[in-house]
Amino acid sequence: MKVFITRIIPETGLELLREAGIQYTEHREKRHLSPEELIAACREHDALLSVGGNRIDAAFLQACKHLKVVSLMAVGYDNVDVAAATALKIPIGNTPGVLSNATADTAFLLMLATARKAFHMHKIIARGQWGFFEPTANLGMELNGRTLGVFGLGKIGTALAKKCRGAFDMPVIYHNRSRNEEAEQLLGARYVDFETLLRESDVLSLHAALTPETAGQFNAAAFAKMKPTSIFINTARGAMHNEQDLLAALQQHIIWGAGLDVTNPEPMDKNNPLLEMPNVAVLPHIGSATVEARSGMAKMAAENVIAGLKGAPLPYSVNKL
Ligand code: 8YV
Repeated sequence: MKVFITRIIPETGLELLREAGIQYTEHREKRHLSPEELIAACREHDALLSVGGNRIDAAFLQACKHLKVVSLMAVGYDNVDVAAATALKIPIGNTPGVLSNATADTAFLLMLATARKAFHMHKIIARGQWGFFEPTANLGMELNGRTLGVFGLGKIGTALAKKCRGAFDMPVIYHNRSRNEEAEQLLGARYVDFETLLRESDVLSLHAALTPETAGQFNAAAFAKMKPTSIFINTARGAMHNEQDLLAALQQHIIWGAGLDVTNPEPMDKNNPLLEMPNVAVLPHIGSATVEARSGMAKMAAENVIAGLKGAPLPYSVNKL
């Protein structure tokens, strides 16, 4: 049995595959595979371990219906046509939970970096532009007691809310498709409708899945309802905010700042004006980029491959077959 792996992954995953007697091919070049290349590679293998946003769409699945499992080394599966996979009886696995803390840390980092214009200040020093100490310059804002609004209070949103309550005593409001009563009890979080979330959040952080409903949901109309002192944080998926509208909202002081770990497209163009704004912090999709999270993800992804190749139910499964 052979699995094709679309990137170099941590040893924790490879070790498990070797122990299970599964052969693997890693795509080691630092470039995306074209859809045709991915299909050609999968035709030579029995399973796919997919890292990054390869489109696992109906055409791919149809061309590769021999695959015994598609195991994502990611929690998000917006790149997969799950209905098509289910119809073809192809199990899809993902890696939830193990990256929640790391991703929440990234949101927390962006929140604080944005509030204190930290990335911009770093650039000023590196360019030799820091002249002397000015009591009225470089002023940011304090987060103590400000309201955290979470769009999608699941595992990652809850981890962020805990950090914000502990560090800055921030009250938490949230908007979800369904209520999260456990988090309400744990954090005193208050469920609000979408409009109220926009209106009352001082820091608004996205932790929902990218779906047809959430794509572009954070647009000019949404930013217009937010506070002029508010900070927008996205560590979920870049396609959930409209980048032109976000830029305009920042330029026109409709909102105060933004911290982005995800952009649309990735990588963000180096000439993007957002990169030159003092109240903006941008990172290259490093939400889950810790040793702990990535080794955990590789392990879970390998466990899904091993189960799928045996024809057993996946331990971390996206679709019910
Ligand atoms: C992954 C992510 O590293 O898990 C997710 O959904 O966005 C990241 O943690 C990335 O998608 C690569 O697969």
